Amino acid sequence: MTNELYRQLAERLAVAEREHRTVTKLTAEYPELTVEDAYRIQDELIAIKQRQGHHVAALKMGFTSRAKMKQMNVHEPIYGYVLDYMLCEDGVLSLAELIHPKVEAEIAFILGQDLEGPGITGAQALAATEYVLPALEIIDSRYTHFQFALPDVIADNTSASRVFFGTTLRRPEELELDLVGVTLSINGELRDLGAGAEVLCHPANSVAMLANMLARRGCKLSAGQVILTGGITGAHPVADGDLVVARWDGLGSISFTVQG
Ligand code: OOG
Ligand code: MG
Repeated sequence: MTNELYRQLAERLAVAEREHRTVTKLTAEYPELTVEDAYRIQDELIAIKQRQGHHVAALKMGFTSRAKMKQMNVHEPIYGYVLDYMLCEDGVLSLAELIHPKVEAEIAFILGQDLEGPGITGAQALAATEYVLPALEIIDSRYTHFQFALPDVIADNTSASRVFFGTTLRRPEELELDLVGVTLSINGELRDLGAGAEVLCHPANSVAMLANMLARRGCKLSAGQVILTGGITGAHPVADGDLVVARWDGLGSISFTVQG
């Protein structure tokens, strides 16, 4: 694969997002696409967004829980980027710019110190963390029928689309994050639930894994960075008029309404 092809495939995915329509998964056309190729395409996709004036607001891990791996039939954690335009603040999810969004409940970390792999442990990641807070991620694959193989979803910036952060920030030592429970309801009906331990036994392990994955590409995590550790629950489709409410033990709640 050439740099030019990486750029072309990134452009294809950027256009799909911008025009909110799906494209055929890349592995249908390029069955030999590797995970390494996929991160190169993801890099190009982020560069396109940066050239448009956007900046990275957070990093995200994906497929860190059994719930997510089982649901999407992908069994290896991946990472991607949350851009500034993806942040939702007013309790409303607008469907106008989205394709087939799904919501999942997560725990996010804010680092107080740099974290540079390799060899970072969950305990080290936790010690480098200043705050934890709840997050609802909206994922919206740019692929037809939300179906993809591992390289496809990496290239598509891990389906990143929108994020609602909660307003309750806690010091990590105030909570047993593996035991923090979360419920996810849509229109008053319980859709899913789980505990922090779903994410690699403890969500701090997801931060450590991210630091170690970045180290392979010569990058590190920096103080102040926000990291989504991956869906605790499965991802659930949302539709016009839905009221989505998630509640975390000790971390408050997040709710939003969905508008067409
Ligand atoms: C990929 C995104 C995975 C998570 O938290 O596991 C993810 C997808 O499921 O389409 O964000
Ligand atoms: Mg997620």
